[in-house]
Amino acid sequence: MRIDVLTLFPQMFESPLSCSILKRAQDNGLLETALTDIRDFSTDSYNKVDDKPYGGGPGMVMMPGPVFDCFEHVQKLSPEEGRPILLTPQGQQFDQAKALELAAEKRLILIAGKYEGFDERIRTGLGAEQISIGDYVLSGGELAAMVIIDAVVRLLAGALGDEDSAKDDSFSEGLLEYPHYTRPEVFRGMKVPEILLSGDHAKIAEWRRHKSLERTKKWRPDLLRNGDST
Ligand code: 9D3
Repeated sequence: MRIDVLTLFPQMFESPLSCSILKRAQDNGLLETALTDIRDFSTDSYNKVDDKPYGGGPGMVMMPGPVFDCFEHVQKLSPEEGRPILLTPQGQQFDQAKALELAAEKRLILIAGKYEGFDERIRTGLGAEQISIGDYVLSGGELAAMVIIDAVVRLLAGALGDEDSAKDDSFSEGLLEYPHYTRPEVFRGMKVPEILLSGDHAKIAEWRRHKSLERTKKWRPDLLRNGDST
C-alpha cells in the first residue's frame, strides 16, 4: 500500500513513521509513505494557506487553491489512483470496520488540516470522504491521520510478527479481550488464575470466553447492544 499525507506539518509524522510496525512495514516494502507540505503550494509571497471565512465568524479556513494544487501534484507522484480522505470533525467516525476497508486499498491520500476547517469546495471538488476519529476536539487532523495509518498498516499481511493476533483483535470479535497474565506466577501476593496453569486447553478457552463476555457487559455494554440501540 502507498499512503500519501498532505499536511502543513510533515515533521509531525516523522517519528511515528520511523518506529515499530510502521517502520517494519516500510522496510519490508509492504508500505510506502510520502509526506507533502501543503504550504509548498501556496501562491502568495507570505506563503498563505488560510483565509477569513466568507459570511464572517471565528477562525480561519483552509484555502482551496493550495490544497487542490498539492493534491493534484501528489496524485501524479504515482500511477495508482489514491482514495482521497479528509480528516475532519464532521466525518464518519473511524472504527475497526473502516480500518479493514481501507487496508484493502492500494493507495490512500490523507489530507490533514489545521484551522476551523476546509473550504467546502475541497471536499466536494476532490470527491473526498471525511473521517473523524472520535467526539473530542484536536488541534488539527495530523494525529487523526496517524491513528488511521497505524490501524490500517498493522492489518496489512505480514506487518505483524504474529498473523493470528489480528484475527484475535477484540474489536473484530465484538468483545473485549480476556485478561492476560505472564510470569511470575505470584506477583506481590497476586496469583495467576489456577486454570491458566492447568494445561486444560478446552477449559482455558471456555474461561477466556466467559471473562470476555463478563468484562464487555461490565465495561462496554454498548458493544453488546448490537449496534442498533435496541
Ligand atoms: C468549534 C468548531 N470546531 C469544531 C469542533 C472547530 C474545529 C476545531 C478543531 C475544527 C477543526 C479542528 C481540528 N480537528 C481536526 O482537524 C480533526 C479531528 C478532531 O478534532 N477530532 C476528531 N477527529 C478529527 S479528524 C480531524
